[in-house]
Amino acid sequence: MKISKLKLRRLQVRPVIVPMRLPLQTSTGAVSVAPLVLIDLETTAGITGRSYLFAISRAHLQPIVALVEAMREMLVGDSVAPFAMERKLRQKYTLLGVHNIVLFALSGIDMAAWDAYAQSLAQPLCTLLGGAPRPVRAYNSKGLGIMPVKSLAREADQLVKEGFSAVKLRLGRDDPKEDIAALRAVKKAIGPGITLMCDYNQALSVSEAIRRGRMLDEEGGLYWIEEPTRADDFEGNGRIADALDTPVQIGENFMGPEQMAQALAAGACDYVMPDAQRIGGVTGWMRAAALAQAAGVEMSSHLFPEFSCHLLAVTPTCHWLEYVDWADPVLAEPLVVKDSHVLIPETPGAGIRWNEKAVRKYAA
Ligand code: SMN
Ligand code: MG
Repeated sequence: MKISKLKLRRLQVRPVIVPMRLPLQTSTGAVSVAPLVLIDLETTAGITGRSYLFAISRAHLQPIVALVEAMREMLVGDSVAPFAMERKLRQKYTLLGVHNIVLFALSGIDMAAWDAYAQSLAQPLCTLLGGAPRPVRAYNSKGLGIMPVKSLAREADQLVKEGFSAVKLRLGRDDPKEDIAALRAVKKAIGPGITLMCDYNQALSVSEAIRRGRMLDEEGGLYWIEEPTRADDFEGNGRIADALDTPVQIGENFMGPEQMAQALAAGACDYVMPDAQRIGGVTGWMRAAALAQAAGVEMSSHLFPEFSCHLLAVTPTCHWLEYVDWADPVLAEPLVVKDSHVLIPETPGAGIRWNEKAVRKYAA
């Protein structure tokens, strides 16, 4: 058999601002549109790998685009070999530091490269990674932001009716009593059979997190408490996890598997939930998954459900997929959810193809 070489020929980077059906108010601010950076990694074999990054706010689209373009110049002509590409980029960015948006750009290229690689072998990404496509348990993470109690109950009911057995409520109001009122309203609306997570988005000090966490323990029925305090305070998160009965979940802000290893070593949390664009794409995720396995810690995903479903299917301590539909308007084939599980597309690669008409419409 002739071994063909897949080389990087061109890399196209396009910023878009996609409307969100359910805007989300978190303790750090409102997310009302999804500013995305779309990456098309074209190879010499005529195969195009695709991924997207979430810029969080529109002001950060251009700096992220510029970083992906800077990396493109270092990679054109190279083999589409994700480990080799990672090695090269990490070396080139030693002095700038492989964190934050540098890591976003690296992760986006990594995901597109794995997508191209899987397509070149005509296999779904999950199969290429050694797994078998299977439905992945998911919670509905749209909505349930910091909003009036009355609208929360209505939204919670609607989110469950979309076919989910779990939802996530954002907390972190100034007055903890209002958070408790929100929690009670959502619990009442969804009933006892539905799993409920909550997320503070780093709003609290360690002592306040312990005080409020005990109030939540008292209320009961919460599946996890996410990011109660500053994400990189592993020691503080560990004190909170020790003090509370409800499991503490962190991980969306782990910058690469190295930081996840530090968090696990510090006993920072009960559960982890890396984010594909911060953990280092598919490559970083696979390394993080081995760390979670070694530590015996359940691993969930943060955003990027299109890639995360493939990755969780090969994660030994697979826990919950965070489902959002934020990229749907620019996707030709959005993910399918059935009975609170995301179905892994059985098409080659990750399954990402753009709706080009929508991409033009939402161009930033
Ligand atoms: C979150 C993070 C980033 C944007 C929106 C919401 C949140 C989550 O922390 O876990 O979904
Ligand atoms: Mg979160």
